[in-house]
Amino acid sequence: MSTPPLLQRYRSLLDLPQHTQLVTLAEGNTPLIPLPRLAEQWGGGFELYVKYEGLNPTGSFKDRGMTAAISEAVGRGAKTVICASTGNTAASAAAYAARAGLKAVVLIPQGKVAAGKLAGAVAYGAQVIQIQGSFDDALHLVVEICQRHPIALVNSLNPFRLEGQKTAAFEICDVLGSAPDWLCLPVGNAGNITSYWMGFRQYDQARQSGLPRILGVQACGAAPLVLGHPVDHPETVATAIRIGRPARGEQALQAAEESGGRIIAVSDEEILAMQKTLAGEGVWVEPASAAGLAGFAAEVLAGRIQPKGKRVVAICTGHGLKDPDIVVKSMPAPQLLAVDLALLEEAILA
Ligand code: AN7
Repeated sequence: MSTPPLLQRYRSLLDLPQHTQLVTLAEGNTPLIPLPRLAEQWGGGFELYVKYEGLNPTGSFKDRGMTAAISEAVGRGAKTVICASTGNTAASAAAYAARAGLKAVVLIPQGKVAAGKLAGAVAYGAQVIQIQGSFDDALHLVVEICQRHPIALVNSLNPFRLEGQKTAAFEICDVLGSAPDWLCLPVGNAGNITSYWMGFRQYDQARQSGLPRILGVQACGAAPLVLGHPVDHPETVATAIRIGRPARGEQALQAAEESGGRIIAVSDEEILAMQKTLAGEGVWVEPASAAGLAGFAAEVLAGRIQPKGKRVVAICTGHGLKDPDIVVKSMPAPQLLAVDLALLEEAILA
C-alpha cells in the first residue's frame, strides 16, 4: 500500500476504542480536482475544486466511515453487521464485511437503488433484502433488530462512521494548507455534513487550519431540513439522498448554522444539469453527488454567495458508474450504424 491506511494516518485525531482491529481497502486519499473553466463561467477570480470521493474502493465516500465501523465491530467480536441503505452504504458495508470475514445484511428500499450499488452489494456477498417502503422505514427496522440481537449497526448512527468520515476534512486541509472558505456537499441522512464539521473543527483546534462555511444541499423532493419537518414520501432522481427523516438532521442544521452556512434544496433538473456539466469537465458523478455544486451554482447565480477571492470545495460523494441507467434514460441512445466506412465518414464529418 502506497500510503498508510486512513485510520493509521490520522489515528491521534480519531476517537476509536482500544479493541479496534484495522480492516482496510486502501480507502481515502482522493484527489481535489481544480475546475478553472467552471469558476470562470461563474464570474472568475476564485478557486474551485471537487473532491472526487467516487475514487474510493467501492466508489463512494462511505468507505471512510466503513473502515472505522467495521474495524471497531470486528475488534469487539461482532459476527454480523447490518445497515439500511439507499445503496452506497450497502455496497461499502458488504465490501468491508467481506474483507473482515463478517456476514453483512443490507436493507434497501424496493426498486429505488441504482444498479451499480445493488450489484456491488450482491457481488461482495451481502444478504440483500428489499423493503416495501422507504430508506427511513428500513433504518427504523435495522435499529430495532439491533436492540434485539447482537448485530452491529453500521449506519451513520454508529459514531465510528463519523470518526472515519472526518478524515476527508483533514485531507482537504492537508492538501490546501488550510480549510476552504466554502464546502458544498449533498445531504441525505446527514452523517457526512456532521462528520465534515466535526473534522474541520478538530483540525482547526489542533492545527489552526481555519473553518469553512458549509453549504448542505438536499433535493427539493426530499428536503426535510429545508422544510423544517420530515417528508413521508421523499422522491428524487438522486436516489442516494431520497431520505425524509435524516438520522443526523439536528447536527446537520447545527453544522450549517455554526459554520455561517446553510442548507438549501435544488431541483432534480438542476441536479441532472450539474451532473452533465461536471461530466463535461471529465468528472462523472452520480446524481446525488452533483447536488452540492448545483446548490453552490444556484447561490452564486442568485447573488447570495460572492465567490470572488474565495476557495471553494464541492464534495462529489459517489462515482457516475454507480448509476449508469440515469444517463441512458436521460440522454439519447447512441447512434447505430451498419458496418460501412462511408456511413461512418458521414456520421463523423456531418
Ligand atoms: C452519493 O448509502 O444514505 O448525508 O444509505 O450515497 O451522509 O447520508 C447515502 C448517502 C450523498 C448523503 N451522496 O450522505 C446510503 C446513503 C451519496 C450518497 C449521500 C449519500 P449523508
